Formats: sequence, C-alpha cells, structure tokens
Amino acid sequence: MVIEDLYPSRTEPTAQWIDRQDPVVYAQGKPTDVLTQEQIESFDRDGFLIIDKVFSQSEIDEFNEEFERLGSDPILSAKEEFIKEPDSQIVRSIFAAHKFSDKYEALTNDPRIRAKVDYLLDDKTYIHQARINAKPGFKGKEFYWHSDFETWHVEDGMPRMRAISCLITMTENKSYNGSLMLMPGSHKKFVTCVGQTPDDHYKDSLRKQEYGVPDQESLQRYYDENGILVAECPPGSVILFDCNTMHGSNGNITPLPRRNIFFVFNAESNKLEEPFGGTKPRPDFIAHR
Ligand code: 6CS
Ligand code: FE
Repeated sequence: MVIEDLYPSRTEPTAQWIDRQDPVVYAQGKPTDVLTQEQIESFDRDGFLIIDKVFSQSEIDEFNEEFERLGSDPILSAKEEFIKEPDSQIVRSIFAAHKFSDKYEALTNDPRIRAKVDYLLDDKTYIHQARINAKPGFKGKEFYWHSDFETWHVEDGMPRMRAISCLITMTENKSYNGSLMLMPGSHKKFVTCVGQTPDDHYKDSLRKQEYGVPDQESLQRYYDENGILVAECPPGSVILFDCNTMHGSNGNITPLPRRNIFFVFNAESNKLEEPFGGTKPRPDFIAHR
C-alpha cells in the first residue's frame, strides 16, 4: 500500500513552506483535569509548554544517579546507544535509556507526563524515541536548528504530525548553559529541507546534524515573526513540545551541565511506515517500531 506523502522533504533544490495538515491539540474542546485551559491554548499557539518543578529534587537526584551509573559503565558505554560528542569520547546522548534502566522505564509511564501527552494527542501513545541528552559542562556541543518531525518523517517513516516530545530537566536549564531554544508558532508550517540523505546518516547526525536542517532564510522568517524562547527552568521541570516545533540549542562552555531526559510519544494511530525519504529504516534504538 502506498501512503501519501503530505510532507515531502529533501526532494527539491530549494526550501518550500507547506501548511500544517494536522491538528496540534487533537483533544480540542474535550474536558480534562490534567492540563488547564490556558496551558492547552499556549501549547496550541506556541507549539510548546513549560511546566516548572513537576518532579521533586529527590526524584531528580535518582535520575541523575542512574545517568552516572550508565555513563560510567565501560561495557554499556561502548554500545551504539551511547552517542559521543563530535570531537571527543564524552557521552552526548544515551538512546533507549529506558531499556537499560527500570527507573527510566517507569518514568515513561508516569501520569504526570503521560496523561498530558495522551490528552493532547487524543490517542494511546508509545515511546518513539527515548534518550538522555547530557550537554556536559565545558565540552557540550550544540544541536543545530531542526524540526524533529522532518527527520522522523523522512528517515523513520512517521506519517503525520501526531507526536510530542517531553523533556524532563535534570539540572538547571539557564540561558547560558545550552538550554533548549524554541521558535514559537513554527509548528504551524513545515519547512522542507534541501539535500539528499546519505547512507547511515544517523551515525553522523546524532553527533552533529548537517542534513535535515532548514535554510537560513526560513529561520530568519520565523525569527522575524515570533522570535526565540529560551526554555529556562529549574531541575524537575517538564517541557512539552510538538514534533514540528523548530528548536535547537547552543554549546555549553559553562561549568554547569545541562542534562535532560527526552521522551518522544507517538500516537498509536501514527505508527511508522517505510521512511518517506526512501532510505533504509534507522535502527530500533533511534526509532522504535
Ligand atoms: O535524529 C533524531 O531523531 C533527532 N536527532 C537529531 C540530532 N535531529 C533530529 C531529531 O531531533
Ligand atoms: Fe530535536
């Protein structure tokens, strides 16, 4: 069966702006007590929502201990799930972290996040991708601007925009230590990217992404329209953002690490097909099938 590609990307020599074909808040109008009306409206309008201190400091301490345990295990850190920084052997991301840790596994089902996501997507959800982004002090490198959906559509075969990323902050996220930056309202358009996806692109892109990144003119246009929001928040906060919200983060040359747990929930009705870009599917630890 051929599935229609509503969001073709990396196919044209110049960037195109396509209107979003999908809702943002799928449960629009349905009553709920897991989010306030104001929170729902701001997620719909901006494409993200920041909720301070959802988790206690002692819970966050445990998640950090778990990270230290995984990251310092020489056998584990040699695995392909452990992505290193582009210019060193320092751990940048641990993918499928919930497969290595019962604590992270349990966290994926915590109603403080799960119920919110399931409401917004109005469906049962499953983990599409789970990782911890370490952004260590002094050495953590940037993540260039991108829409996650662009990559998940082209390289993983995610058909529609019906997925939400959930960050749980494990350290202070300050303006200066490489915090997430978001472009409000960018989730309402799809900016196509230019360039052909190389084979086994993930081996480079997870360290430093160079394909599936938008052109500068489009980024300028977003910036001129709504500027940039730096998601500053204390440890234990939750940042929910739509799969198509344009985001990125700077490097971290401060002594203060910026470490976040990152879960992506996809609607069960939106499960992965063959990659729309025609490449072979990425490994399961990046895109669970
Ligand atoms: O490849 C992924 O799935 C994610 N990682 C990067 C660096 N960019 C796209 C997406 O967020
Ligand atoms: Fe991303």
